[in-house]
This record gives sequence, C-alpha cells and structure tokens, in this order.
Amino acid sequence: MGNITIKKSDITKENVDVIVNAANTGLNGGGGVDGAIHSSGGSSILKECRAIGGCKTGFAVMTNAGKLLAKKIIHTPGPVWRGGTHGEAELLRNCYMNSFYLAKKNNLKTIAFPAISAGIYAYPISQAAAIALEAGFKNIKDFDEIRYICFSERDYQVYLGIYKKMTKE
Ligand code: AR6
Repeated sequence: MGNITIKKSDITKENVDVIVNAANTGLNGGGGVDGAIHSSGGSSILKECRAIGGCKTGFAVMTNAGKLLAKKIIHTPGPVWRGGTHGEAELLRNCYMNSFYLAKKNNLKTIAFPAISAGIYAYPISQAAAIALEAGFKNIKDFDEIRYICFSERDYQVYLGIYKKMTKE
C-alpha cells in the first residue's frame, strides 16, 4: 500500500517513474501542461506521439519522457466540459483508470497527475479533483506513490479539502 500525496508544483520537475499528460486526441501538443511537458522534455516525445497517431478521449498511451526526470509519460485526453451532461465524469474517470492500468502493466510504481481537464477544457476543479482522488484510492494498493500536482494555490486547497473529506468518511 503506497501513499497518496498532493503537492503544489510544476509536473515537469517531478521525479517519479511516470508523469501523466493532459493531452488532446491528436497527441500533437498544445498549451497548458501539455505544452510545458513537450517544451521541457524535447522533441523525442512528439516524435513518438506522431508515430502513435492519436488517442481517444478517456484512453491513454505511453511514450518516452525525453529530457524529463520521469522515465515515461502517459498521455490521456480528458473530456471538454460541456455542462456535465455529456458523459464527462465517466470519461474523466476513464482517463485516470486507464492511466493507472497502463502504469501497472509497465511496472511503474510512482505516478504524478495534473488536474486533467481542469484547465483549458474547463472541468470544474472540485468535481475533477473528486474523480482524480477516488480513482487514486482504488489503485493505491498497486503503487508506491500516487502524486497529485496542483499548479495553483486554489487547486491545491481544493484537492486538500476533498482529500480530507474522503479520508474522514
Ligand atoms: N504542471 C502541473 N500542472 C499544470 C502545468 C504544469 N506545468 N501547467 C498547467 N497545469 P490544461 P486540459 C494545470 O489546460 O484542461 C492543451 O492544449 C492547469 O492549471 O493543461 O485537460 C492540450 O493539448 C490545470 O489545472 O489541460 C489540450 O488541447 C491542469 O494542469 C487541452 O490543453 C490541466 O490544464 C487539455 O486541456
């Protein structure tokens, strides 16, 4: 049984086996955390993404991590928030569950996630964080550490609040 940790940081700096990227379905880079990962990691990541060709929303694929400290990157396109009635919650849950599955299959024991969909894709942070943490509790027995990386103080506080609520219940 590993640890769930919540940290305010830039995910490109994290020293874990695998970091997860909030990608798009074309896997061709973009803004937000995706842009940061590709620009710090270098072009070998995009090269492998291009060879894979794409990934459906809620699914996950793995590439090298280029110059980053992590050994691997899992790319998962989250859903665009469209009011919550278009299957967004299930798709976001799939992003986490499929990322965990892929990490396990490759024997990666420490994993760091950004708040998938909670930036450009506009998923409300508290709902996104609840899905992220719930999936983490379901998978923690198979990892040494599951780390949630929050980019802003506000997101960090939201994650901490939800974590406290979940561990009290
Ligand atoms: N480290 C950790 N978290 C970060 C970082 C970072 N360096 N940079 C941003 N975040 P977003 P999405 C946070 O927009 O909503 C891209 O163009 C950010 O504050 O990166 O899933 C893709 O190509 C937010 O909390 O991803 C897609 O087209 C979280 O990461 C689209 O954006 C996710 O925000 C995906 O949108």
